Amino acid sequence: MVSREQHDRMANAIRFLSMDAVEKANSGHPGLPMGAADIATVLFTRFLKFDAKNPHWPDRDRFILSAGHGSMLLYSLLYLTGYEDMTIEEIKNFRQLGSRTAGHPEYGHASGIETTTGPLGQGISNSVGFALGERILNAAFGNDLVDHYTYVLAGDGCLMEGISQEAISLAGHLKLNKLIVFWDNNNISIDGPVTLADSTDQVARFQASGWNAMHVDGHDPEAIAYAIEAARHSDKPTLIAAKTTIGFGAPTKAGTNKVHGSPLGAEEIAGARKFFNWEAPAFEIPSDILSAWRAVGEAGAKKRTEWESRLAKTDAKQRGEFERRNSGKLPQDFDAVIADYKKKLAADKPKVATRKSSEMALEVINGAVPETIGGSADLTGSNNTKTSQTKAITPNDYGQRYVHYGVREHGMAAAMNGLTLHGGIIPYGGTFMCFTDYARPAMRLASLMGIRSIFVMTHDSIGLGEDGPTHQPVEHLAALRAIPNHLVFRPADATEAAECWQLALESEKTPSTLALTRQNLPAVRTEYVAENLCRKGAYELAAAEGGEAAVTIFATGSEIEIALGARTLLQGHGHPTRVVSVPCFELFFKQDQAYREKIIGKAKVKVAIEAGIRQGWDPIIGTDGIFVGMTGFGASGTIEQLYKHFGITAEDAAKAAEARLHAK
Ligand SMILES: Cc1ncc(C[n+]2csc(CCOP(=O)(O)OP(=O)(O)O)c2C)c(N)n1
Repeated sequence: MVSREQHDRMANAIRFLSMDAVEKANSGHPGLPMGAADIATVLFTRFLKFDAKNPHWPDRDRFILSAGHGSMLLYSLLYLTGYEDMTIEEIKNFRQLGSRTAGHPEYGHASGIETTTGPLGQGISNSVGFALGERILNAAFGNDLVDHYTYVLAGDGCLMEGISQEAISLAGHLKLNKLIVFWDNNNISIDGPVTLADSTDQVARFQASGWNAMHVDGHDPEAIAYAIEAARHSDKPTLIAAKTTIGFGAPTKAGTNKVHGSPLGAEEIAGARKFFNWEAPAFEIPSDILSAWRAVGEAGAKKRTEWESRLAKTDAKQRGEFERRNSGKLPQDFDAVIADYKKKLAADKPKVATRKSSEMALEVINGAVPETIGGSADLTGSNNTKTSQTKAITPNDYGQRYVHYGVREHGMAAAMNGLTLHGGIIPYGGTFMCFTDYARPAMRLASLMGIRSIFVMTHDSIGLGEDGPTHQPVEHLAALRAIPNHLVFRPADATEAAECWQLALESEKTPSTLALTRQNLPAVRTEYVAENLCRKGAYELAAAEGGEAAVTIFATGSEIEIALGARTLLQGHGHPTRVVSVPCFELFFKQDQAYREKIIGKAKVKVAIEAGIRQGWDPIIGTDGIFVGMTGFGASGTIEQLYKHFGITAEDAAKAAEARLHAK
């Protein structure tokens, strides 16, 4: 048992590391760590299952600091409990370039940082994926191997963000009772008291969303412990609304927005030292307190070794599968499965929409890769994300493989990131391409974190037809291509769809978006080629006939058919024309110069056809290249009308190319 005095001194170690680090950096947020130190101390000293020396132990409890601006809370805890890569030097280098202690916690910078937080609302929404991932793997591997909690610390800001409602209603619906969220209920955000902008009864809100929710005094260790104990026995996820004072201990600034996001200043810190009777200089932790914290960091080693012996005793096949899934490696026969499937496609030459091609590929993939977890934001029948292997996950059956995310695109993308980060799972989830706007902040974080979440975006152009311009993506391909470390695939037929899926699954450190059509498309890859031609991002699909190419037409997805039509017309008029398929810009731009030059070629006239905006195409076609696509929003009409109306046809493309040929 930790005495009250010991608890206070351990919590104060967090407070002083935080205020001193923020002071030294002359930037950062001391208020949250000072206010939430008691919560964190109770959680880490009495409940959290972890082993600081083995931070990746798969069955550890997860702690997610959703209020990422309070990053010094997490960094202090990692240092105090003895995570090897979180040294006192890192704490002293808080917010400095190249340090592990970035302004907001960044996944991959230091072990113990489970996810990147900072954009408010993301962490709590990731946590739904973490908690769901735990249940899914528990169903697959049993209590002996998978049995842990997901704890979250969220602030007022996280709860004000709309995404939080998507997350909590999904968690409540799925009865993720091992998800425990602390709300740092300090009534302060940046502008001042939260009451300036919000008067939600959060406990009632969570209860209405299917949660167990309770109020506690966030500075009373026994009350906090009691609440956690109760939460761990709940059959619902739990909100612990912990009343705290932001900047607790700062003599004049505590309880105000002055302590939220700026250094306290020497005088205020001196006052806090007096208040807490803390004599140690900055960055020095009294040895008895440091030892007590280090003992906390080691305490989980026993549980970890017990877990390891259970793993060692597990049936070899099951153990191998558990280890493989956690390593992120695909099953050994995966390439062979895809090769066989491509052979079948070359024989069948299906004329289907690429959303259907994607479903067909998934049917094969889900049969071979048991760790895929599908889903859709209420567009299952349109996104074609469900296959014979994937039945709905429900509160009574986590052993299935499909998440009905509901109409919650943003929550879906964030939960998918949580599933990925948990480990052992490859999530994919769908909505309409246009609604990537609703999911984008989480998609961007997947890219920033470098994780394998796979977004299945159907209805990828005006080709969706009658639903009209509200649903027709125009700028979305360009907008997604603008995100660093994000693979945007736009396959042209079933073979390309299979290849793009293979690449997305292989990309362990890059998320992918597959842009897929509603409308049927002909097979354009009619011969089996062992090589994944999409791997280099662009390749010559049809060569010029009758001499050097005068025209090269580049296209993606549904516009490949149009490009091939234009090529036929141009060839008919005596202009040798080649067609290049560009299923993935990002992969193409990664190729060496020789390959890029070879694919771009030296044709006098370069044309790109894509039913979206031009942005992003100039490096391929040049600023003087011809772009056949959209310049504004779409319209409501049939697909045939729309492509004609917007001038995206083989005739239009051939005419423009010919005019340019004659002009030269
Ligand atoms: C999506 C998003 N919007 C805005 C911000 C900027 N921001 C950082 S902290 C904060 C206020 C958060 O208040 P609260 O959660 O109560 O934190 P506390 O003041 O208790 O530290 C804001 C608006 C952000 N980080 N993320």
